Amino acid sequence: MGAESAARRGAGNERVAIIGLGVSGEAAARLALLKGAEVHVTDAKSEPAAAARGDLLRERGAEIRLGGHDLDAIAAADTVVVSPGIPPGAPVLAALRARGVAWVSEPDFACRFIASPLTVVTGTNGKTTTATLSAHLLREAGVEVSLGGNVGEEIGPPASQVAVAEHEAGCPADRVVLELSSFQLADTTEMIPDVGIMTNLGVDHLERYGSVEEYHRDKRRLFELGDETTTWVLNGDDEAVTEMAEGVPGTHLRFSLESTPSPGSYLADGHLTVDLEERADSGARRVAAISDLRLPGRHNLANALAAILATAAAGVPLDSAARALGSFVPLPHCLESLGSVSGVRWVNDSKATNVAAAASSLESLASPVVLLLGGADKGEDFRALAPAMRGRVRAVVAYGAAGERVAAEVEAATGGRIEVRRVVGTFAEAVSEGARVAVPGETLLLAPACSSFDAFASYRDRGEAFRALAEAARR
Ligand code: UMA
Repeated sequence: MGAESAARRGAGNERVAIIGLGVSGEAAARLALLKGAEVHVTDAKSEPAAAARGDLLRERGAEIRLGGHDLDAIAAADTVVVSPGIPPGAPVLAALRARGVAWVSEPDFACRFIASPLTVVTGTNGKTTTATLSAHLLREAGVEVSLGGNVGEEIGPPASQVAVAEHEAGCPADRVVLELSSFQLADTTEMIPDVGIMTNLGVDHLERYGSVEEYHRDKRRLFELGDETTTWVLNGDDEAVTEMAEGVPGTHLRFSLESTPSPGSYLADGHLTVDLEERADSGARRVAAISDLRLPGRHNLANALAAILATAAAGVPLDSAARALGSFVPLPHCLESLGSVSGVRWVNDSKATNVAAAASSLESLASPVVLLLGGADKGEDFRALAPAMRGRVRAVVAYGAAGERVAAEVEAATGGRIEVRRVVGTFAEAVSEGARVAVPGETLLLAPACSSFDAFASYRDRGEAFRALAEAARR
């Protein structure tokens, strides 16, 4: 889509249509208005949140159409911006395609107005921690950083809001770090990252994609965005990443938990170590001791190794990195310890919304686990969790829309060696069943391997509910 639209830069005197009035649609509309465009915003629904956003934008001069899409109004625009949650097969996009109308993703639109050098972070898991930690390392080194994208509003705003802030500040930030999901990369063809990070490639979002290959095709777009000046930070332990990055122009740096890539970063003698042979400060160099990190879990060591490389790739000396790694506070809902209740440790990994993330979560825990597994069904194969469960999980509580399939697949994959309890009821009932089953010395882990949308607005709301239940159980 972007090839045709690449020529349509600058919003002044333009007509911009924005499809979807979630947080990214609202931010894109604000940006377009600020840049002097005539703005049409439309959402298929007319729910209170969208209506409230619509009212605010209308006051600023936008035309708002809720409860359906006016194809003529959209097609009349010079630039059409699509929200990430709108799948490629949505009727509105099918109709626009049939009319030959091109569109851009919201982050691509935003980057038309972002002058700062850009770090883009994607991958199946670890994106948010890597993006946030990268921003933290840079900030601690004195770099002024704007963080945004898929990270979510509590951590960072949509890309368009980053562009609005840049406009209002009157000067670009030293660097912008964007986390982009596959949904956001889908229609992204214009932005040029000077640092691109691929954390790993696994299975996810089969609720949107017909196959893992289709999902990976959108991830691959990251590599189509760069050029020979881009530095790629790549997971050297992930064959799919290695294969995808092969032959991509630019500098390739690798991080690894298993080997000692050069140029790259790795673990050696209990230290996060970097070896950038092409830099003046070349030679292997210890950046920080593993024991200095507050981040839990082995997968987070990979995220930290990636963030170190991204910092170096941004041309920033690593002098402050040891201190900065030690001061980074783990994000909420990411293997977050909620303390003990009657001798059972409660751990909140609500962000583990796919099987690979739940497996990493399990591999990070030592004590026997009672695992809360379920939520909205994204079509993943839960049998793939069996290796990570072996020797760690004593019981599974299967709940939510995916609960029946979770229970059947875990039982089939573990041959009855793990106690499986199916809860047909609320999230609170599932948690209370888990708390009842767990005995002192065990961990009650929420690593649901599913998204939360069957019962919550986001993984954050689900994590907050779990936290509230832990607090209530302690009383
Ligand atoms: N809609 C239409 N027409 C349609 C279909 C949908 O108008 O045919 C409307 C919906 O009614 C809705 C809007 O489009 O109002 C879609 O909004 P959206 O789903 O794009 O949500 P936003 O609020 O803009 O949030 C998005 C990301 N959401 C998704 O990708 C689903 C947020 O990621 C992201 O933080 C935000 O932009 C800012 O960049 C969330 C997410 O769940 C956290 N991401 C997935 C993940 O991390 O796994 C990919």
